[in-house]
Amino acid sequence: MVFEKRVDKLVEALGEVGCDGLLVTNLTNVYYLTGFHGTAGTVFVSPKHRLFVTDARYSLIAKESITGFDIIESRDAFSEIAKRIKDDKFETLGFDSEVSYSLYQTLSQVFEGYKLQATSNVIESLRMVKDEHEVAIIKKACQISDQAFLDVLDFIKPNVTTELEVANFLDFRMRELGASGPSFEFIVASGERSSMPHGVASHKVIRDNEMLTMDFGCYYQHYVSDMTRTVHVGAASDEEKHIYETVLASNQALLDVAKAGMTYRDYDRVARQVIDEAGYGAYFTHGIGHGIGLDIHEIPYFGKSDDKLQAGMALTDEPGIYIDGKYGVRIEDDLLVTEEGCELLTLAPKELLII
Ligand SMILES: [Mn+2]
Repeated sequence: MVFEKRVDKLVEALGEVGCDGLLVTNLTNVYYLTGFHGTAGTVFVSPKHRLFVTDARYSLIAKESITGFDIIESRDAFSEIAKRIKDDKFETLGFDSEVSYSLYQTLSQVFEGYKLQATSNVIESLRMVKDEHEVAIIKKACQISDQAFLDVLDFIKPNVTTELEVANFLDFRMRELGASGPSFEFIVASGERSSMPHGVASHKVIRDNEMLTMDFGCYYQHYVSDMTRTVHVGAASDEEKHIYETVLASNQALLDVAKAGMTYRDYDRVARQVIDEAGYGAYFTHGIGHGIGLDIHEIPYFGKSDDKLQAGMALTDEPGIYIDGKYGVRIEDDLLVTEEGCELLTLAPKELLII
């Protein structure tokens, strides 16, 4: 039912983008529409057809698990689709603008005579607003990350544990708690390395009197969590405390006001303003956040857009300050936008923890 509703919405959306039918080759989008998660699957959707093509390895599971689609077993998905739509008085065929050039050449040959139209974000726009089923799964993914964070605090032994050991612990612990894997390559950055917003875990030993940033998350039932906590090993200096409190105030300022109807521009501005006013604006060098869902980074992104938040969006709120060659702080939460405000999904503590 969940999947059929999504396909109904997609058919409605096709008219808006001027396509008679849409070819779906991105496997994440294929999953979103069908629940199929193998490595070979092509979908075609039009008002008249709902076709799913996969090869012999997957056809049985597809027949058993996918409803609302004609299931076709073939290794030549495009030709099978072309055969079935040839009498449909069909002009414009949409495809994902991110396909490779060689795939585009194949499409041009197989669908000769059609107007091929590159589309972007048609299904992604549907994916932006999560249904109840998705929200429940994302919440669980966040709970798993929260617990792993609490557990890793006991695992870290200053002057002994390396960043990679921390990353491995987080990965393993989240799998123990039900995750199917990490949602991206974790950032575990200590000391000077924490001034690199994307310092992936290295062999460096975590030492006394260092900042330690951990940006991690998991896949749970195909959906991600994405959170960051920065802790301090040993006593923090006054500057370190000040920077930490500034980032925390920025993160909280956004949580206080985020709600449906807020513009993307304001979503960024509210958090950035706190850091600007503290004099660290030049050290907050990335966007305030992004959508999460089936992908770790998905629309919306927040720049100078007047588009508005919608209830059901799952977003990150991740301000940071990075002082080159010294240290950095980032705090990242996941939140669910509601009509009245937002619901915090990552509940791990955020006061400056000294370990
Ligand atoms: Mn993130």
